[in-house]
Amino acid sequence: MKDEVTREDRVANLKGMGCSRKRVEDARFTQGKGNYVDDIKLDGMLFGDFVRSPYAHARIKSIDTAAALEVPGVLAVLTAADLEPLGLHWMPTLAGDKQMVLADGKVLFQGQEVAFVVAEDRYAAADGIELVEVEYEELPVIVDPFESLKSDVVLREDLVGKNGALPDGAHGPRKHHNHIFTWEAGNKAPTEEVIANADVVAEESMYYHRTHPCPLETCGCVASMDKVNGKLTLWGTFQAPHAIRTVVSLISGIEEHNIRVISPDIGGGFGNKVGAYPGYVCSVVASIVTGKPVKWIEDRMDNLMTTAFARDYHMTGKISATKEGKITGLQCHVTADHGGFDACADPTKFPAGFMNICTGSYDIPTAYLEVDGVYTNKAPGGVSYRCSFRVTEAVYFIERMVEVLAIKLNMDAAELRRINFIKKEQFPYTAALGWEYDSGDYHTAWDKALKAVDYEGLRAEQAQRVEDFKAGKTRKLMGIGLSFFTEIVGAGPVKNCDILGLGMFDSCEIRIHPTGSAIARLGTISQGQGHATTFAQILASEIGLPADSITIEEGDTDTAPYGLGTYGSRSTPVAGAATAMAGRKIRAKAQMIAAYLLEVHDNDVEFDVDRFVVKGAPEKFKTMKEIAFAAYNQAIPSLEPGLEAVSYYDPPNMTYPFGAYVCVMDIDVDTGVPEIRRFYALDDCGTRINPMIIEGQVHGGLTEALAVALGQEIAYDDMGNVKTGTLMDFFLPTAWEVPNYETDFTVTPSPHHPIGAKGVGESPHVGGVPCFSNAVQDAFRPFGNTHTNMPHDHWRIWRTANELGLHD
Ligand code: MCN
Ligand code: CUM
Repeated sequence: MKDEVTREDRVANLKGMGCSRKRVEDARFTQGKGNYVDDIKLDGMLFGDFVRSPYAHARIKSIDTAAALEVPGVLAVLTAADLEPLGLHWMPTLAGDKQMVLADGKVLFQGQEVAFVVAEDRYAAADGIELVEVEYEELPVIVDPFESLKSDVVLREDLVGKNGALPDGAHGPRKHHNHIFTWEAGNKAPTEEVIANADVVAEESMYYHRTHPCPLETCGCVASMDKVNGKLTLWGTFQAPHAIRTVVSLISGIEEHNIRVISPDIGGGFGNKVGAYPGYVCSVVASIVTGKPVKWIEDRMDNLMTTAFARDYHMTGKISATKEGKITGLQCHVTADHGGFDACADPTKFPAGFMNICTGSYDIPTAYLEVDGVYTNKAPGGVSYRCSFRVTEAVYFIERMVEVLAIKLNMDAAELRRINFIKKEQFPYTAALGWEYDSGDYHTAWDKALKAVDYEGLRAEQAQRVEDFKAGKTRKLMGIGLSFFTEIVGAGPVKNCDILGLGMFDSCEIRIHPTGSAIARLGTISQGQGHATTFAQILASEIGLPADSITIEEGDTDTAPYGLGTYGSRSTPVAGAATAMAGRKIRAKAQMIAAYLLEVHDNDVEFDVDRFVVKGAPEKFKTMKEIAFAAYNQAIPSLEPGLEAVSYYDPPNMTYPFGAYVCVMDIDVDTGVPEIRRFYALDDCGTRINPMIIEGQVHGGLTEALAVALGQEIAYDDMGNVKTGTLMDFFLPTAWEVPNYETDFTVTPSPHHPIGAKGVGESPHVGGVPCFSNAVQDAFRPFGNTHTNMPHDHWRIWRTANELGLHD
């Protein structure tokens, strides 16, 4: 007798939501069959590369390209003078500023693009670069934003009026010629009053240093102008291909239907690949000029020194509380170093991203935030690296402030958090700085985390360790790092989030084929997150076809519906919602087809896993596979043939994932070497689509958090030289440094998302950095430490021990 197929079998067969489905993209990645931009090779393709400035601030007296043009294989050298007649020597940035494509009269940071050499291959281009003679006149260099605001040196002469007047910037009046914007949230006077009259006030200044996402694959593109047909094709490492198409159209004047942007496989983005870079513009121009395809691929130094950096926030805070530890007010001032151009990739209305989530997971009645953006002689960028638009900075700030307050109150930091968490019944919760948190259950998550690590036991062990240290029995201290974070991801409601005027909705288009398989196309683009695996799982559950029978396609603007791309952990909250909604449209039509085939009324059939069943008669059903075929094969009265749907989804709110992390660390005070004994990470991202992928995201984000907290930095000397422009100096953790992570979860579905899912891609980084940092700081707390700045590399840890007198 044949084994009967149970309902459970049918569910399992779909590999839908909740299943740890293996990543379908890995077959090609692990067998060298990925197709990255540098794998694209076209007939007659040329290679372009930049002459870059060795100086951080200099006037350009002259550029002589004659010798370079003599190099065999060099075909052209573009300078600002060549781009100017086309109006392409400057380009708009996503932050409402403009940026030089090629140095126009001066350079503002080391590595800035000065000329673009186009040659038959990479080697000829490199030879040509050596022979372009640029005469520079050095100007005073400013690498400190505080000095910048006091300096007479005008960094951006282009922004100062003829009579020395200071026109407004994109975000209002500017206070000084090197000042970009002031952005405020909350209420200043009431917050100051609360803090002035509080029982207890803790104050701290901290620097969240400049770092870089450093994806394995650097940025690059191939531009191919087909002059006969008037079509431009642009392949590139774009996290937002449609937005790039629109930008290219607006600045080049080529009509948008004649531009095809393709993001092939991307080897990690982490926000580094959101913005538009001079390399894209120069490649397009070079292709138009030469009539041949032109490739531009950064090397590692180009990438680290010039493309979107991360952080560089100087934050000063005050936090007030009652004697019992109830937080009453929070004030934060940020001096934000944006480098030579404001090229942050934030939604237009948020020049400091979502920094106004800096009240964190706590019920803080009064708060005030002020951010000043400042120009310096450093590379532009600022929003990248699993940052959720500055939530990394916000969470680091509040999670340090809470620790500093705990010291001031002489309280346990876990307990201080617990008594201040927003309570489950307070959601939806409107925070003092404006956001409406959709859902959360912080106490449950916190209790679960503390129990899992035996928090009390750890504290007892730590106390014993301090005694042993004082008694000379050990030279190792023990730190317990805590962090609790609330993320805000899924930009965003079109009403308050746009990029260059494009509302931040996203999209999914589905075609069901006659034999019951399907293709779905989305406006997002995976860079390693596994979208081909997980979006098919959402659809499998929604439309009852196996995930293995559904192809997910992203990144080709000729085929994918318009979307705003992948960053800010927005793919699940926005495109994931569009996918579910498009799936439901398919299901609604399938229901009508099923009812017709089963000869009952539409309302008399119901969906069950992979089929429509006649209510009360489970033996009468049509599977989705049968329905798919019928859509193409039967003439159904008043129904169009075919089975397709599209959804453009404008989310009503962001989603607010959260998590509770604990790190246990030993620190050798004589070498400054930290050893991570344990790392526990509980994440709540609402409904979980693929637990294995979530775990992978958490591992990756935590590893990048470890990197940033414990050593990774883009450091400059006083001359504006980048001191960490290679992987010799820029810390990139390997398996050697990475501990074993214990992952855990709770599930608090988003009430407004069709499947209750929240984003997760950036959470582990947002929560991880303060957790690692707090572990270091906590080890030194018994010896009088309140705060030391990251990165906590061995030398800095050693120095802290030294300053606290632990080497005497
Ligand atoms: N997921 C899930 N269940 C949830 C939420 C997410 O199974 N409740 C899955 C998603 O289906 C998706 C992955 O987790 O496969 C990440 O989803 P999401 O949180 O929506 O984030 P995005 O897909 O929008 O990815 C962007 C995010 C960002 S902004 C950075 S930065 C970062 C990150 O992803 N860059 C990455 N993780 C990365 N991982 C890799 N490998 N490479 C990058 O460049
Ligand atoms: Cu801010 S890094 Mo991610 O948004 O690509």
